Amino acid sequence: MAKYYDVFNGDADGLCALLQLRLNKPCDSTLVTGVKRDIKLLERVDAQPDDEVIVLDVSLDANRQALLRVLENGARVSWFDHHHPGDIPVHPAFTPHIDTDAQMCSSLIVDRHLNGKYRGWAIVAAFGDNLDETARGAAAALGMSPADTALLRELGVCLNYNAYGESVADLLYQPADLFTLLKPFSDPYKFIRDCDVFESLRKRMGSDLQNARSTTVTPVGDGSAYAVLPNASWSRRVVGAYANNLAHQYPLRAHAVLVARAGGHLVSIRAPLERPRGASDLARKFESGGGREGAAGIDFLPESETDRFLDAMRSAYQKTA
Ligand SMILES: [Mn+2]
Repeated sequence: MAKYYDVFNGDADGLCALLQLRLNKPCDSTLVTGVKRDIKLLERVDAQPDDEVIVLDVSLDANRQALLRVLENGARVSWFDHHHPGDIPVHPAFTPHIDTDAQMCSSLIVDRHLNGKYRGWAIVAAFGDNLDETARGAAAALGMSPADTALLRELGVCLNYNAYGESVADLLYQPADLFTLLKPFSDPYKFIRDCDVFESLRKRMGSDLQNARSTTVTPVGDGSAYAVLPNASWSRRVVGAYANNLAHQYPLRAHAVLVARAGGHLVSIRAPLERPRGASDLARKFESGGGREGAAGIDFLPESETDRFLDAMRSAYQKTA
């Protein structure tokens, strides 16, 4: 019998992209996911002829070999994503839905595919991916009140926060478990009301953010700034939420939040919200870097490369020559 594999990024965007697809077409699938930085997910799938694989919110470029192998095995693959894909393979069993526009996220691509059927969840995801303007526009078009919109924003930010960590041990909820908790809810407001996940995430994120705010933010040139968080679980959990917070607080400035780890740092990069460009180019100057125009990261920046990184960030976002 054909098997179904749902391969998805463990963040808000990955979760909400899959949720929309599975609300539309329920099925018992094998869930393949992990922490946000765990993006080489497709290599864990051993698909056979006629199996169906859906891949959500991870870059094709990072999974190219595995994709070619799965197609070679005779499985069908559809892919919804907004990360830099590199060359997109052409194959009769492969259906890519890839859009790298800085205002898009994977859940919005799925929303377009489903003609807005579960738009509430697409809005949650857009907020989670820090695409506030797009999310607010979509919420206003549905006639949502500012208070309801703010609630969806908080849910998106909390779901996104949950995905950050070195391993699932750092997380409050394993993404596969979180998906199972989300699965019965076509309405995000009902999820907020009837499930205690939102409240627990909100509490934990609040205390992690309080820790992050006690660190120093140092300007780099006139267009960017960075902060360094210590080597701790809370740092790894809050790095993305904190980088987004800085981006909202100083929308004209680019930010990098570094988290100490043995021999170097993990780096989360946000382009200025007012001009969300160049984060992915900056990250990809370094070996383990990747991402998208507005938000990107470097898994491991060796200590010896810190200065080169800060120089590259300075020149990428310097306003005056
Ligand atoms: Mn995304």
